[in-house]
Amino acid sequence: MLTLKPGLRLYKSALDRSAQEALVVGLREVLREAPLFRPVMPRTGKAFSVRMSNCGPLGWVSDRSSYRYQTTHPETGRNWPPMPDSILRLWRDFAGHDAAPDACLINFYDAQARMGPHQDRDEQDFAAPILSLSLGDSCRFRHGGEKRGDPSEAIRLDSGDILVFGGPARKMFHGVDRIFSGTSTLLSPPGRINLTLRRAR
Ligand code: MD3
Ligand code: FE
Repeated sequence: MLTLKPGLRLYKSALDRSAQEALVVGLREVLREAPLFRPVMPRTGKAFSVRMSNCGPLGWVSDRSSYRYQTTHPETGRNWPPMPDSILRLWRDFAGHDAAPDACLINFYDAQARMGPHQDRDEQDFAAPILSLSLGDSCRFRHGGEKRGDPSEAIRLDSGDILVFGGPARKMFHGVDRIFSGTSTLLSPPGRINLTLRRAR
């Protein structure tokens, strides 16, 4: 475990290949029930390059009216499927926080997808950390300070890496600069999946 800055812990290669494959099996089932959708930005309606889905009681969505957590998929209208045990286990093993997560956001990046710098502020429980698991192609992940203009640093995240953001790191700006396509054979179609486990309420 590496502490990158106060509240930001990196577990390099936390999951071996077979554990990653087991997670992907569970995710495929989730995505059959709750297909990836392409969110748009509030007001402008500009499409995200990342596609998303969720599992667990609550899911994060973005549309023309707002960013929010809700219990249903925006296109199917059905409840989000439950979090697979393999996902809940990650929280138990790495989050260091007793109360269970109530939301798991699934981000899918193809070779062109990016995520611009932003803060995660739609949760009510800021005492709980956010746990991120990277699967598939590597990426360049950027993290800065609590203000948009603060200096930032970039690190490479590879399949199987876990990041935990808590305490002072919980409100930092962060984003994904680029995907290094062709760096992993885990996913088909190829790309990167990032799971974020959260306590929204
Ligand atoms: C730091 N996802 O879904 S994960 C997001 O790789 C998001 O898909 C990126 O940013 C991805 O909101 C980065 C790392 C991450 C997630 C949530 C955070 C870092 C965070 C919340 C607070 C601080
Ligand atoms: Fe984020």
